Amino acid sequence: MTRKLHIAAAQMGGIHLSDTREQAVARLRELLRQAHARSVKFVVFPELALTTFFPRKWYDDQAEVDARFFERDMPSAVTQPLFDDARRYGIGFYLGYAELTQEAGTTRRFNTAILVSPAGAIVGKYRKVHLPGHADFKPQAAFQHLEKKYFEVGDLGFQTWRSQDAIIGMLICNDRRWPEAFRALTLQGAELITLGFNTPTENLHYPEPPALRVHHHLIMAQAMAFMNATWLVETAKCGFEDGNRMFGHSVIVAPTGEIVAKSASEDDELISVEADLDLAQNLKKTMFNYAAHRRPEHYRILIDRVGAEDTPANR
Ligand code: ING
Repeated sequence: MTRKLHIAAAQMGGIHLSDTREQAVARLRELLRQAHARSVKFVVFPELALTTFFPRKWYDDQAEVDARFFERDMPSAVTQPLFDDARRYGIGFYLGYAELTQEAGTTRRFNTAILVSPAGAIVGKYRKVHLPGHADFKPQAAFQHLEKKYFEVGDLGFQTWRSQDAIIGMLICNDRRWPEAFRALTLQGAELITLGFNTPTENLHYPEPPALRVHHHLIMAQAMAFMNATWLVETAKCGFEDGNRMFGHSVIVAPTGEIVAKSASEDDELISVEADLDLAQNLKKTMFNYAAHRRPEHYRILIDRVGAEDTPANR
C-alpha cells in the first residue's frame, strides 16, 4: 500500500508596497479554497508571502521596516483566518514570512518559514540559512538585494518533521543553490522538501539573460530532487511588484527528477499532484543508498573550508 499525499504549490503574483496584509491573506485564503476544492491536503505558499519583497529597497529607518514588513506574532489577528480555514479544510501548509522576535532581550529578524499541520498547529519552523545579496547600499544598482542587511542567518539549522504521514523538510529560496542543504535534510529521511522563493528576473550584478536564470532554477530543482531522492515543491511569489519583476515557474518535482507540475503564469496559480511518497524507495535502496555509497571520510574539505582556495602553483 503506497502512501499518497495530494500536494500543491500555491503561487502568488506580486504584492505591491501599497497592498495590505489583509489583501495578501485574502489571496492566500482563496488559493487554499481552490486547493480544498481539488482535495489537496498540503499546500506550499511562497517565501515572504505576506508582503512585497522589501529587501529590494534601502530603508534608513529600521523601525519603519519592522512595522511595515515583519510579523511579531504568528498567527496574528490578520493571519489567524488562514489557519482557521486550513484547520476547517484539514489542509497542512508551509508559509514564508519575515519574523521579528525578542530573544534574551535582543531583537532578532529572520526570513522564516513555518510548517502547519492540518489541525492548524505550527509543527516546525525554519529560518533561512543562505542569505544572498549584500548589506551595503549599492548606488549603481537598478535595485538592491539587502537580505544580509534585514535578516540574520538562520539559527535553527536544517531540521525535518513528521506530519501527515510524511517526513517534511523546509528551505527558502537561495537555499536551492546549495546542495549541502538538501543533503542535510535527506540524511534525516526527508521525503518531501518544501521551498518558497522570490527570484528577480534581472540580475543586479551583471546583464544575465532572464531565460538563463529560469534555466538555472529548473535544472537545480530537478537535480536536487533526483540526487536526494525526494519530492520537491518550489513555489514562487512572482510577476511585477511596483515595477520589479520576479519569475514564476513554480514546480513540483518527483524523486525521479521529473517536473510533474509547473505553473504557467506569473499570477496567483495553484498547481497540484497526487504524490506517491514511496516513489523514492527504489532509489533510496540502490542508487542513492547513502549508507552504502557515501564516503564522509573523504568529505572533510566540505566542512573545513568556506571559500574556494586555489590549488597551489606547484601541484
Ligand atoms: N532570491 C534569489 C535566489 O537565490 C538570487 C537571489 C538570485 C541570488 C540569483 C543569486 C542569483 O533565487 C532569494 N530571495 O534568495
